[in-house]
Order: sequence, then C-alpha cells, then structure tokens
Amino acid sequence: MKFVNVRNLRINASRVIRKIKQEDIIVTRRGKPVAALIPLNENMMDEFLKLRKSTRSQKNKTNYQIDRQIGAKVLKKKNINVAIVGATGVVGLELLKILAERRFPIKELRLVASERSAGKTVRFKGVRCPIKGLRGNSFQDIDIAFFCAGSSVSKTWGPVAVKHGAIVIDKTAAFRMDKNVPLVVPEVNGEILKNHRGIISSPNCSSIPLAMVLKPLHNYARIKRVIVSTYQSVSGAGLKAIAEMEQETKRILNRLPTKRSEVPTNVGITDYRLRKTKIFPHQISFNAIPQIPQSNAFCEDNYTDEEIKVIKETGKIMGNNSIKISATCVRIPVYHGHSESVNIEFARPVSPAKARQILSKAPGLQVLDNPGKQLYPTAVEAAGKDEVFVGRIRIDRSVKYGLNLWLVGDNIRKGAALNAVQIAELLLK
Ligand code: 2RA
Repeated sequence: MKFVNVRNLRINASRVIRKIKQEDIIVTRRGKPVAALIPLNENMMDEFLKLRKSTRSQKNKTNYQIDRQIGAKVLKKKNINVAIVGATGVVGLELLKILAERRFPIKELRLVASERSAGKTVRFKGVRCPIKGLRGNSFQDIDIAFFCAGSSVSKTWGPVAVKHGAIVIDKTAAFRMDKNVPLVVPEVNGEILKNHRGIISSPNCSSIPLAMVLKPLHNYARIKRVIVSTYQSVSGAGLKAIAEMEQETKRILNRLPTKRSEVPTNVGITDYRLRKTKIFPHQISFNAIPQIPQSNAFCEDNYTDEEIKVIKETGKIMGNNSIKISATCVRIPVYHGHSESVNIEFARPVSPAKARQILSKAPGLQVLDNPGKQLYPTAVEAAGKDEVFVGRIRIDRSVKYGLNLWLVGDNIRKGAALNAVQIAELLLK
C-alpha cells in the first residue's frame, strides 16, 4: 500500500479506504488516510465514485476533484529526473541517444547498472556521465526510470523504483503479460497508458512492428489468423553477440582463399564451418539459427520463448486474443533490423492496393512497395530509422481473403529505445 500526502484535501472517506484494495494508493492528510487514488480502471473508478458519494455526508464538501487523469500518476512537471538502469547495454546506449535527439526535458540523469559496470562512463550530449551501481536509494526523487538490464533486474528493482515514486518504463519481459501492467506501443494503444499503476511495459522488438502493421488492417477487415516468420538481427542479442558475429566472419574470411578459381559451392564446406561458439548455440556467421533467445529458449510444444512472446504480446497490444497467431523466429547475421514475413487471413476482402493505402496512413509506418523498381524494405535501409517499413504486399490466393507482406523495423530503435521514449513523452502530455 502506498501513502501519499495531499494538502488541502477535505474528504471523509474512511469507509472508502476500508474497501480499497491493498495495492491502491491511499491519500493521507496529516498522516491519516483520507482518500484513495484509484488506478484508472473504469470499473474501479465507477465503484470508487459510487462509494465516495455514499460516504460523503451532508456536512462534508470536498474541494478534491477526482480527475480521471490523476487516478494514475501522470507527470505535470516540465523537467524530469530520469534514471536508466542498464545504461551500458545496446538498448541503454540507444536510449541516451534518442533522449538527446528528441530533447527530452531532463533535469537530472542518473545512470545505473550492475556492479560490473559501476565506475564506467557513457556520453550524453557530449558529456561523460558516470555509471553508478544499483542501490536502495538509486530511485530517490526519480520521476521516470527506464529499465533495460534484463528481466531479473526489473523484477527486483522495478517495484523499488515505484515505491520511491518513479514511473517505471520497462523494456524487459518481466511484466509484459501481467494484467495490471499496460503493454504499450503509442501508435497502437497509447490510450491504455493511463491505466498504469507505476509500471509500464514496452513490448519485445519483434512484437512492436508486427502490431503496428496488423492493427490498422484489423480495423479495416478483421484479421482471423496470422503466420509470421521473423529474421532477427544479432543486435537483439546484445553487444557480445555482435562481437561474436564479427569475429566469426573475420576468421572464416581469413581462412578462405582470396582468389577462387572454383564456384563457392565447391569450396570445402569445412572452410566456413566453426565448431566453437560462446553466445549463440551455433555459428551465426553465414548461417540462420531458428532459436531465439540463445539459451533456455524452448517452452511448451517446442516453441521458443521469442515465438511465444510474438504470439502473446501481439494479442495483448491489439486488445484481441481471438486472432490466431503462429510464429517462427530466426536469427540471421545482420547487424540491425528485424525483418518479418507476415501472412494474414482476413474475415473480409482487402486488396493489396487498399492495404497499401491503409498502411501508408497509419502512424509510424512507411510503405515501400514497388517490386518493378525493386523497391521493398531491407534491414540495412531500415537501420537507424524511426519508422517501420512495409512492402511486398500481395494476395495470398491459398485462402479466401489473404495477404502476404514483408516488414522491417530497427529493433534497437522502434523495437526498443524509441518506443520507451515515446511512452515517456506520452506521460508528459
Ligand atoms: C532478440 N527480441 O532479438 C530479442 C531481444 N529482446 O533477441
């Protein structure tokens, strides 16, 4: 239970307080509980308003307006104290870049990481900023805490940050499927942000672009089923994974003859096969690995954790679990950008031309689709960009109403850091 002291609050709500659930925020006046801030769930709000009406005796007039906007904490401040947990990782570093690019109104920036990284520095707006180890007081006076250091760190420290009054924007999988935690892609379901109770989740990098493309098409022609195959870059697995891809590639290229008289298929296959790997379960260089993440991947029915995330998160973001989704996730030796081949079955007809029109109007998307001119999205082109790109939109004639398409988004930008910053920006509106 969280106690918040609010001055000038005149409401006798002792009966209300008894009925409020433990996790709700109780407002106190001079140390005594006087009201509750209800997280913005419509049913609870209505219940609260009913209860408040019945407990308000004739003599009790209040100047406390229940504002649907303050049920959940929103930030009215102009200058924000920001903490980043995991600032030295690939997402943390991109987050710093994007906060600077978009001139996020930061008053204090506190960078925290594991003890291993404490003492290092990273650059923000050209200034070297020290990294501190995580402590009990790391979140004191912090308004927004971005978490991108792994699920276990978020599970342990996210609630600590909330206890100190911070709003947590979590980039890990720790709370994504928690029904009390909104899973937000601002362009798709930004309106649910107000329901937060201190923690807001940002979805996985393969779910974000998929939901951005599916939602507008679903609004038009109701999607029944989706089959998605992802082609995910190594940056999704972190800085060490990028290094492994580079080292493997160098080793192999140094080993191969520079001048080849034979066609490549005749090169002894052992010339480009490596046995030892550290990060990935198999050589990633010149390969495609149908397993994400690289360890402890397999779950129910032999789906991988990443595939389950795509299926469950997409349903949650779209607010619709009736769409059937199946996924296969593959790691490929690309630096940045996750590509996805998406097959969609609709309840109603939608032509490729109509789909192009719908998608070109949807926020955050750009349609690149002119096969005659070899125009379609690629990971190299999408890297470093904010938009999710869509192309190769064509009829699937194997079902009554079906489309195939190809999408690409920068997994570290829109798939991670940018989405988190956009969530923070929404909190300031
Ligand atoms: C990956 N989606 O690409 C994961 C990162 N969260 O490995």
